[in-house]
Amino acid sequence: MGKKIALITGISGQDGAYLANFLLKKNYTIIGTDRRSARSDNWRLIKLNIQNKVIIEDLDVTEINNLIRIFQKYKINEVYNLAAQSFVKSSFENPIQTSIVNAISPLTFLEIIRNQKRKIKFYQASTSEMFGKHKTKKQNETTNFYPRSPYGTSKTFAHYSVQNYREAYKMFAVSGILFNHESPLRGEEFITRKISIGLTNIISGKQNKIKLGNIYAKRDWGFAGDYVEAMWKMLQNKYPKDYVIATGENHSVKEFINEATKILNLKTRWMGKGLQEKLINLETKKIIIEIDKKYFRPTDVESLKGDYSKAKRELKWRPKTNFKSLVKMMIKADLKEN
Ligand code: NAP
Ligand code: G4F
Repeated sequence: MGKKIALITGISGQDGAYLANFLLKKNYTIIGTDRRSARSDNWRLIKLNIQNKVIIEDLDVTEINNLIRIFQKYKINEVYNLAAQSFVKSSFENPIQTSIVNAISPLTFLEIIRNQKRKIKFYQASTSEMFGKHKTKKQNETTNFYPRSPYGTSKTFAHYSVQNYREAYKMFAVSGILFNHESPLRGEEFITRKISIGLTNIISGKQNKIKLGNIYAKRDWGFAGDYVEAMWKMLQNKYPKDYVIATGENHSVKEFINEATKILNLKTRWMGKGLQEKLINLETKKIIIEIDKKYFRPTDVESLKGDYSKAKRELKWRPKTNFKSLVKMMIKADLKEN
């Protein structure tokens, strides 16, 4: 049998880059889609030194004809649908565009694959955001969904579409319900990277302070490099099934900041409450973190903690990187850039 061909949508994103790197080591041919392939700064692929090892196709996942064409051009075995408007805050400002990309495009993929003569496996990037305002200590595959943003509702639509196509047409289509996963390749708009870049910039004098929103939100943060392995394992599984992928631990944004300042040996103290809460650098006496209303969301997800026992049992998957190692990895990488 020849090399397997994997199509990765959103290869220019954090997960797309790590997944491409992982699949190359498994000897796959990688077709990556990028809606702006002319750009020369596909920085994540460059960082992983794989920019010349993947085939890039210019493709916006909302362009149906282009999607059809890609299946005519390549004999694709596995599709990893990672392309999305993935920033929750921005989904409140652009709910319709978010839903077209995150909900309608996965449905379009399912329709196209259903009409192919060859069997093609499909992975959908589902999210813990679908659990939203849950009432559980830990969330697993049986926890009810209660999305709290247009991002969450769009991903829930896609999740149920995958389930429906699997049952109705016996397709090998699965969703990975991934909890937050971060890395030095994380976008700068997400909280962990905003903190790691912000603090290292403050140390090198490039930035004075960081402005944040809800620092009491809790997330189950893992390392993206560990999570892409789970995506692949789901498509190698005997039966198509959905899995929760998480670490089983959670921490608040404030705890992430405290861990980061500890690694950086910054002597700091929190003062004030609510919108007046601030983090002071005790050596310079300057405010380095303050709260700004602008960064709060109309509705937020207060706490997420995943139960990944089904993935552990059936896929033999487990996270390899803990919270402290993740914060250290991100801080060290940003210190190196500064
Ligand atoms: P990311 O870094 O934001 O990457 C998203 C990718 O989607 C980017 O390459 C982006 O391209 C592309 N994209 C957006 N709109 C597109 C369109 N209309 N056509 C084609 N490509 C488009 O996100 P990520 O962290 O890697 O996450 C990957 C997937 O997992 C996403 O679906 C996300 O919703 C989901 N997810 C992520 C997490 C997490 O914690 N990271 C957790 C659960 C689920 P541009 O560079 O052109 O914008
Ligand atoms: O880093 P965040 O923007 O990630 P969020 O909203 O949890 O979404 C990420 O994880 C999801 C999985 O659960 C993915 F599906 C999604 O695509 C994305 O990757 O925010 C984390 C928390 C939120 O509660 C937010 O309100 O941090 C809080 N926060 C407080 N201040 C902030 C800020 N978030 C950002 N981005 N920027 C702030 O200034």
